[in-house]
Amino acid sequence: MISGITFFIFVANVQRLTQGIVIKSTGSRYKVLDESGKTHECTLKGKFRISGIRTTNPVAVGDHVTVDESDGVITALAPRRNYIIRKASNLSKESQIIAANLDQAFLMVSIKMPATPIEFIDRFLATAEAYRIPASLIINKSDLHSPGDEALALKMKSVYEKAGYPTYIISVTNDTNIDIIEKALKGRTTLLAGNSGVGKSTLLNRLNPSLALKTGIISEYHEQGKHVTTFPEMHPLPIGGYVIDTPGIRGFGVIDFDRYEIYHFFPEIFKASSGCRFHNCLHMNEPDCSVRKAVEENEIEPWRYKSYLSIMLEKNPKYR
Ligand SMILES: Nc1nc2c(ncn2[C@@H]2O[C@H](COP(=O)(O)OP(=O)(O)OP(=O)(O)O)[C@@H](O)[C@H]2O)c(=O)[nH]1
Ligand SMILES: [Mg+2]
Ligand SMILES: [Zn+2]
Repeated sequence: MISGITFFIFVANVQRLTQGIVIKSTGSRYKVLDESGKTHECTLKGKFRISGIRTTNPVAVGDHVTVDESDGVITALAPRRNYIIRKASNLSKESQIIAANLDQAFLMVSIKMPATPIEFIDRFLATAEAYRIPASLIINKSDLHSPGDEALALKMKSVYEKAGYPTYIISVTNDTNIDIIEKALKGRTTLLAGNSGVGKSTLLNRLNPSLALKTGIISEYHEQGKHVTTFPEMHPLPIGGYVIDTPGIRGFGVIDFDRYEIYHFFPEIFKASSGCRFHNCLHMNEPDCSVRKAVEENEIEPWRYKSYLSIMLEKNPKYR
């Protein structure tokens, strides 16, 4: 009898470790998908610190972790390949890690219902450059395009592909080019971003019907002025790979750019800058600026230059 009790206690203390990936994080609780496809509701014990930044969530979606199955505690965090963060608030020194270990970022936009502002696109792409995460663009709702909209979509495709961003014109409703998107997502971990209503959840449901994500409602995260703490979720794809749905993507654009490096995050502007007379040229009013020359000669799309200026002036009001 006594030996029976001893045996029981021994078993209870045995760690059953398994490796997995964090697919959801809601502050103190984590959902971990293990290699066998089983999910675990987990908690954290002890300290997980990353040197250099203070974070509100030490473990994030996309993190590779070790879980003790016996009590659901995350016991180890694998080194991250990369991660994206946002400040918890403007005044805060603390940051929230949005996601880790990303292969690529896809920005979904639409020209109609709703119209995505061009500057929003350029800010997103510049931020992805800053994080060195390869970015692509999806222009959804092509079924709604007038001939003029379609011309704009094609123009955007040409401008962004020239700058190095693969661009797909699709319609989830009409099933146009979904197979190409599927191929681009296959086997990779992709951050999917985009303003509210462009069709992100609709696309994810099309790629994985078992997700049954809510669509068609403007999520509360997008209400102006609301500071909801949002936590992204990672969805496995049947064809292999993961897509991270990021509701609170407004925070994605708040990375602190240094004014002399902003143009590094516009690949075509960076390329042209090698011909500028001054090595510290900001491509504003300096003489012999090859970036401005390229804009005048239409080698650089004027709206891209305008977006660059806009970020530049926002970060440096004294130049206004
Ligand atoms: N015409 C048209 N409508 C679409 C298409 N894709 C999605 N929609 C519609 O657009 C609306 C918004 O779609 P959602 O998938 O909820 O948009 P979302 O990007 O997830 O929006 P949030 O969750 O608020 O960020 C829904 O009514 C969809 O049916 C498309 O290709 N064409
Ligand atoms: Mg959605
Ligand atoms: Zn210049």
